[in-house]
Amino acid sequence: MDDFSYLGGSEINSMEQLYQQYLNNPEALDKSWQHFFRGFEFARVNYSEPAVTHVDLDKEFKVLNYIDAFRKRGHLFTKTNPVRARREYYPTLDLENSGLSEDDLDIIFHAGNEIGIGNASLRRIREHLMQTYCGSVGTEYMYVRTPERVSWLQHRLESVQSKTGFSPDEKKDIFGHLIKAVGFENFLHRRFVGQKRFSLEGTETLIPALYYIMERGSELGIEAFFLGMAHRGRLNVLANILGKPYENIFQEFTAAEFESNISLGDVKYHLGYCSHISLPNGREVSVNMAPNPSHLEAVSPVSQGLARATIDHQFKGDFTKVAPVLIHGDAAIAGQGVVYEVIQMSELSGYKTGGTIHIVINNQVGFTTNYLDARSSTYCTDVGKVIKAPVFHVNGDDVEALVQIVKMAMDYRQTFYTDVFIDILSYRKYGHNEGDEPRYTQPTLYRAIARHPNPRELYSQQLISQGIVTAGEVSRQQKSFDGFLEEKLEISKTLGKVTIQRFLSETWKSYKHAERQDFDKHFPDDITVELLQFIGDKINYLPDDRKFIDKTVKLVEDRRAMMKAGKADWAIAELLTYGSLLYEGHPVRISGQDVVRGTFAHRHASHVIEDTDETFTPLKYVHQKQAPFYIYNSPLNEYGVLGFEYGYALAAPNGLTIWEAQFGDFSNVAQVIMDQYLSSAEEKWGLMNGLVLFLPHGFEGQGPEHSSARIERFLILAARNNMQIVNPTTPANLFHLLRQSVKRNFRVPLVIFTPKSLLRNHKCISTLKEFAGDHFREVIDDQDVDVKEVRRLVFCSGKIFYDLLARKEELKARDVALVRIEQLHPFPRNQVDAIMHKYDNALVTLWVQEEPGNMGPWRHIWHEFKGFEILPIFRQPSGSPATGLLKVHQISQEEIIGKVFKKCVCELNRPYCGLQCPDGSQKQDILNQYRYFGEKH
Ligand SMILES: Cc1ncc(C[n+]2csc(CCOP(=O)(O)OP(=O)(O)O)c2C)c(N)n1
Ligand SMILES: [Mg+2]
Repeated sequence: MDDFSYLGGSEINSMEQLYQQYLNNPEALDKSWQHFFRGFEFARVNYSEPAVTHVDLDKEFKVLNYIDAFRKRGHLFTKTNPVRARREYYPTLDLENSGLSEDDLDIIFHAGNEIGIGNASLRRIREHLMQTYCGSVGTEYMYVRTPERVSWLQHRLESVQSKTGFSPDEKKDIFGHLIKAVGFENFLHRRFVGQKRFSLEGTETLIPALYYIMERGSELGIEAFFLGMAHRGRLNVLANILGKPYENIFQEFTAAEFESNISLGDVKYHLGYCSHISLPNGREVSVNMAPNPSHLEAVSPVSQGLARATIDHQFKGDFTKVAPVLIHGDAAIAGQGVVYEVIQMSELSGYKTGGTIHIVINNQVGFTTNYLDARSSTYCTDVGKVIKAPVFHVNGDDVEALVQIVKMAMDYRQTFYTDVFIDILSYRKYGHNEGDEPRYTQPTLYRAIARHPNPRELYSQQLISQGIVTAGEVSRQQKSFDGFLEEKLEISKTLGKVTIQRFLSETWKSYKHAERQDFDKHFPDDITVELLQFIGDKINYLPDDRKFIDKTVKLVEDRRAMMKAGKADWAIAELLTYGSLLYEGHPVRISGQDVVRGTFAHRHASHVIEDTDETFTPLKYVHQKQAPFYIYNSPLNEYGVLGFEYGYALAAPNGLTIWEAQFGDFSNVAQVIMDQYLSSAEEKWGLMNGLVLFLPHGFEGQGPEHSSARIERFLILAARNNMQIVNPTTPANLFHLLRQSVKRNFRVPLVIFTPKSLLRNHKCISTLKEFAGDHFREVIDDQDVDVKEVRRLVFCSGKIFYDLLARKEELKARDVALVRIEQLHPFPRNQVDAIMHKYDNALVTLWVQEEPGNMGPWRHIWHEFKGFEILPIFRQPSGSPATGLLKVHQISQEEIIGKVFKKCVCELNRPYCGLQCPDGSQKQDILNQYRYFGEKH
């Protein structure tokens, strides 16, 4: 017997008693039971037919359990796979598994009310459940934790009204989209034989699905869509959804050259596109397909960032106007970790985009890998359950079911502003690409596929049998579309070089691509000390009516005192940069792990009010008319967040967008974004991007993974004007660098190696005069020298300068010039040349770095010094960037510093005579190291 004691005491142990309890005192019962019995009563009183003749509440509950089983597990028993049988799952939905039997089929149950069909026979209930949960659509949603969402879905799925089909005209419209989707692929197949296009064949219903997402979305207020997708079916989507001219796509199959300043270009199925589409419902939507690399799913976070920036800036934070649509492959969505990252970010205030429509082209194979080898989860979409998103698995052959579901998904998104998944179960007509033989690896599946009619044929048969179209009409429509494509093909032959449409051209219309000389122009910063003090007052302010911890109060007081003394450290420089840009109308967004306080507790962009979790962010109160300031601690990932910020910066070039790594060492987790977007997007797709990376870097004995941001890796990616790579050493230089990057008329990714210990180094301080009226310095020369007396010219970059400076001051070595190369790329050659000539009495020129010889800037720097002899000093080349033993670190650091200032063995009058030493030991030492480096590599 069931145990009901938890409901109302030990005396309740049957359904009848529970019902009595309800009649006596309904409020004493749990809400769901109240709800059930209310329905039961309502049905008993209001429906005379069919009458419930039994009072077998136990059985009623069994029927309810039966209904529940369908809701929870119905998706496992659907007819969603168009080409093969599904796996078997247990327990089944047989009546017996709910304690019912065939004998109960004709009994009328109140439980029918639960699914909106009133009192009904078990037979009718079963039929309704089978149709709702086990037909062409399998829905997973019972794990959704918000009851309101569950009832919404239940109502939409189960109610009889929602099952009314499409009108003949609607069906003809749907068919029209299939004519285009199938016709386009067939045409490419015939006209460009054997060429790679990653055909959509097998999942052509994607095209009507996307169309109706747009149409329904537009009716619900969406004005902009951001699409991210991979290779499969992309040409079809570009042509038939975004309206990219067919002739341009055909031209890309044959043309050999790109126009404009795109130097390398990319394959056609990676290109992005933007369009404004006028829909038959009279609305207009902008649809933007982000360019994507081969790296599957890398585009997902980028699309999210694009959408969020558009929401923030174009729609003033209104999520209802913009929707991202991500189209995944079944293998990629299951396998690529960045999908998890993006989904984990989807509900966070810094990254939310109001719900993404995820669509999976589930052709049950990834290249040659069967789905059984591609995942452990039941469904490829199971990652969606992380955020309890509903998932609809739809048979890709059933276009009407799919269209209905996408409309429902769009309604859900526009009601609850959260993600939703549509998994289109389909197949892949050919191999991975059109030249590939799928029968090597999937012979039985491909036997079935070979016999399988395409969705256009299936739907035309259906419409013909319903008398909605005739066979003649179908054939005429197909021929007409073919003829149209033939005309476009002819046009394509006259077009010349391929042009790449500028992505988000309206947003980028006032920016130009960078040329080398642009980096030599200094942005004349006319900011005044008065304005800096005004901004300083704002950023160093704590409201009197709030209480902050003592350390916060002291921090702000110290900052005030420093500014009053006309100085600024690194943290103040940052805040002044943001404050001044906001004041001048440039939005600022910073995200990364623990960025609000700052990993090294230097930034404190917000202050937490004591005894509450509220925060006060002074940068939001610089001026009434200021631009918005956003700062978000990110979730603990790099790939997803960096991709997101790249997309954000792409849609907001007027702002300053910064991603900060916790330590630069961790940035390599996001290597795909650096390789595939940051460094190469301009050459591949003509994309500019002003994203700034803050990468804490410096050898301070903190171990192999808390020392190096891998300067060498960024320099290896640097070519021509694709990135600006900077290792600034003064607060003022950081200020100018960041402000310049926003003020100029071009954008390139800006990689900045940022300090750790220097944040608290009393030498690493600038005067406010260096902020006002100055400009960014690519090279900082040594002012504390007698130029003609300089015997050693020492070039370095970054934090080691301060170690060298300390020794130089200790030794009062005015014959050693310490020159900082702040900008590593583009290399400031003219300035460096001038310095080489300036110190013409120098006997030796050194490059000094704290990184091992195979890392840091050296290998990239040395050929910039062509024509000059320059000897390097570095840590011994090694596989691991740094030691974990503080003592070992200190010894090797001392060795480097010691070599630079090594006292001459000759003991001449000049203690630092460099190569004047008769036995040449100084030079020999350095040369030995140099040779070692040369031999090893
Ligand atoms: C990150 C990454 N790893 C590997 C590949 C190579 N690759 C290209 S397509 C593909 C299979 C993709 O399968 P699926 O996601 O199901 O998409 P489909 O091609 O079946 O539409 C693989 C492994 C890649 N492009 N990106
Ligand atoms: Mg696949």
